Amino acid sequence: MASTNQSPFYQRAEQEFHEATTDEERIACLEVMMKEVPKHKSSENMRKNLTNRYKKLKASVAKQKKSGKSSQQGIKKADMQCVLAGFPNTGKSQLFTLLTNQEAKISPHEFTTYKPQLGTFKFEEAQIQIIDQPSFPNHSKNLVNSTDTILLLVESLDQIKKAEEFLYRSKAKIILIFNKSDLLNENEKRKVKANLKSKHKKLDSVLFSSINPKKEDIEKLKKKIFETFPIIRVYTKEPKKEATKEPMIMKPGSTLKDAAEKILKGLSRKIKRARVWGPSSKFGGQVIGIDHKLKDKDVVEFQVR
Ligand SMILES: Nc1nc2c(ncn2[C@@H]2O[C@H](COP(=O)(O)OP(=O)(O)OP(=O)(O)O)[C@@H](O)[C@H]2O)c(=O)[nH]1
Ligand SMILES: [Mg+2]
Repeated sequence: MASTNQSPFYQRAEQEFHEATTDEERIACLEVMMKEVPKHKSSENMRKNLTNRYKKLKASVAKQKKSGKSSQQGIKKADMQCVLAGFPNTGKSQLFTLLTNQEAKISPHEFTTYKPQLGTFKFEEAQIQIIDQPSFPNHSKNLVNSTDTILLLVESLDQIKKAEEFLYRSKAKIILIFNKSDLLNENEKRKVKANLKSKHKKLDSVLFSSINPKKEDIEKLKKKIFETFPIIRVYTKEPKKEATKEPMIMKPGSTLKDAAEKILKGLSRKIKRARVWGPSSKFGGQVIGIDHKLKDKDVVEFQVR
């Protein structure tokens, strides 16, 4: 498929398509490609080709879901990733389902989850990857040691100290989620809160319940998770077009060059002109050079050769 004269967004999606390790990722890439491919007659074959591939993948994913098999093999780490961890039955899979709307095996028996499961949820249009996994001590050491953020679920105070032996090697930020708070009366809740404040004041903690949670409590939790990631959000646009709804996730201090290279390797050399709106601009539409430092919520417009 000739794609050299496609938009940078198309090319990036195509690149990601080839690097993808799951069908879900491939579908997401194809969606972008189908949106970006020109609508004129000359690209009709290309559009058909994309649509066919899309339909086949969709059907194959539906079939895998039905048979209970997951296409998940290796997990490719996303820009923002968090991992659920904790002792058996603390409600990890239930919370996973609540955040992602994806099915997971949930039961009152221990070790129901026997292998990692990948999902995503959105916070203000930004994708956050979340991974459910087996309980301590059957958890994945690799995930715990390599992720950015751990959501440590407990259902009793003594589990906090006991969890340390499984987490001490990890550099991840930890959010302590004291789950099943619906089983506590007001007095017990107060005691738990007081204990968290005095004995675990260094831990970012929250009382939570996955049974009939309020919408705002779910949103608060998502925000808390989002805020653990040291990132900035950059929206990109092409001239005369709207900015992308979904931001690019970049490290703080990233430059225009970094952003262009993230869209597509080599793109920074092809930029003819770039403008920026938002926190890093002196005024809206400021023309910027390749070394311009971007800030959270900037909108960048590229014109490429
Ligand atoms: N009351 C109450 N029950 C909950 C809550 N969250 C989960 N549960 C229940 O606790 C049990 C265990 O939930 P899971 O999500 O399977 O727990 P897990 O941590 O994934 O456990 P394993 O994967 O089996 O190790 C299930 O019966 C859930 O319905 C909660 O907030 N309140
Ligand atoms: Mg589970």
